[in-house]
Amino acid sequence: MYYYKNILVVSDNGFLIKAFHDLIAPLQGVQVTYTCSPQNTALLTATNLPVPIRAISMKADWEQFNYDLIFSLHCKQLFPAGLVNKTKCINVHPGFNPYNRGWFPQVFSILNGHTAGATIHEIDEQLDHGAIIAQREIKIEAYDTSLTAYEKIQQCEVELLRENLRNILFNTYTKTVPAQEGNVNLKKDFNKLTRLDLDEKLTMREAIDRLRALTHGEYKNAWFTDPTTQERIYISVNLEKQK
Ligand code: 0FX
Repeated sequence: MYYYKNILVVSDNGFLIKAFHDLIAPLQGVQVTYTCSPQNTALLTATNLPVPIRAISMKADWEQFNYDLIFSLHCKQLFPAGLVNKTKCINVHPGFNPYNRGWFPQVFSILNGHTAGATIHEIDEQLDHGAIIAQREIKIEAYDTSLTAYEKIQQCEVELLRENLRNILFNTYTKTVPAQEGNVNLKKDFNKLTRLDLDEKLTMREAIDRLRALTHGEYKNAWFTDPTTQERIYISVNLEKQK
């Protein structure tokens, strides 16, 4: 019988909710409740999810929780210290801890060359910081953008869950405390990157890296100001390897 049986999933990512459900649904004797942030109307009204999702406010609701294990699968909310000190909380994180902890890790890995990948770790009071249960590196190629790197990372997150879920539920996993603190990026660091100064001098490598790090599908990230009209002009790049 599993050690943890009453599980809360908090997620703002439909892809990971589906993947997690596919992995855990066949396991007998485990009760899972799926939740997302109250402002996530896209998930709360989604019709293509295999499980019902309800809104949860970690800050307001945590003292009433009666779960024995909590998974964060890309959750927009911070876990209160009181909760992480009381209940086992595990984070599936789209970065290779302790490098580029925090906001959009692959964006920063493209820029600073730190390892990119996925990590499953225990949550402690600091951001993306607790003991590591499993992690896997992805290689960022010269033709990757934030989006293509992120897609590889999400695949890794699912692989890691597949390989480690039973050990987590049986509480038989081993964990490692990272040897260093690494580095943390916040939303404001990402926002700062998005404003391009037309007079900034960069090597071509730096310029391409900056633009591909800010290219992520439909997101309007990098921008500069049109010197004539003062309008904001958004820019992304297309990279293609020779076939
Ligand atoms: O699931 P997720 O990767 O993000 C979620 C939470 O929204 C976020 O607050 C939390 N830090 C993270 C661990 O989990 O989805 P997302 O759509 O917010 O971001 C996915 C990628 O999309 C991100 O790595 C970079 C890109 N992106 C996202 C936004 C919102 C952009 O390039 N620009 C953006 O404005």
